[in-house]
Amino acid sequence: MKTNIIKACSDLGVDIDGSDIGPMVIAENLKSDKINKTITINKPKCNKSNDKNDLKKNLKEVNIFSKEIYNSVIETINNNFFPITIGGDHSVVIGSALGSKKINKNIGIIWIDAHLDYNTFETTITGNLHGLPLASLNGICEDLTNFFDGEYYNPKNTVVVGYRSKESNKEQELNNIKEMGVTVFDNEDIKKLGIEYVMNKAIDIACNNTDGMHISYDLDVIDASFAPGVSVKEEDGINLKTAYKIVDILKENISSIKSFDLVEYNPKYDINNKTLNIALTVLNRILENK
Ligand SMILES: [Mn+2]
Repeated sequence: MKTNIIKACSDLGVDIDGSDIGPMVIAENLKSDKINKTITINKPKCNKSNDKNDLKKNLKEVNIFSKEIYNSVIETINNNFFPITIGGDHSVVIGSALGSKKINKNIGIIWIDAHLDYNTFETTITGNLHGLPLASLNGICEDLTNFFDGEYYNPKNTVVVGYRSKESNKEQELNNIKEMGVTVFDNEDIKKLGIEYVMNKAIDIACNNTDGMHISYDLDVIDASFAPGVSVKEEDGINLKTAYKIVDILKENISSIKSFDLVEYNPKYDINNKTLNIALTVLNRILENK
């Protein structure tokens, strides 16, 4: 199946600049005859909020942007192409994952990330909206999804892999996610159970009584010593072998994957293109096998 690459050029979900340039740099270096076309969606022009007390930073612009990504993913699927969305900060996935859900209807989601991204407007302490997307996809941050008229992802088919954040409000976020009934495999689970067990279990849960899944791969799941080019670094992440093993297990289940994102590449912090090369390897393995 041929792929449409959607460049989601926005960093409006985080008060650290630079991830809006990520998709341009990745797409310039991504060469494959499996690409049908590349679509560029730029963030709306605005003065990015850096007000500490603003707990809905750039909400209006994030919504405008999400809707554009959403429409682009819907059009891609309707034309029988596979959508790969390249971020951008993780808020860009609100549009991509809901676009896929709108058309594919009965699908689950795997969120591969050092962070839960499960804050709500009640629990966020920064107002950085890239901390809310997974909660939005389960339908509990409606201000972020007012363009969406479909059914949200069922928490029973929602799985996080690789969580290890030490953010100061992590207890509230963990409460939110547990209350909703989402499955979380944290970094300790990966160490204890092995990545093969964890990923296969995650796929079982996402695909249980569904027609497939959306995959969202945040590069910060990888330890920053291997992938320094991200906006929010977390220590003690997975190594490269594990990062690629995840992709290989996804490859084995490629027919179940209905849409894919790779997010949070921030070229400003990359060293010797280390993170860029990982991003290209991940995308090539998915593209070539789809
Ligand atoms: Mn993250």
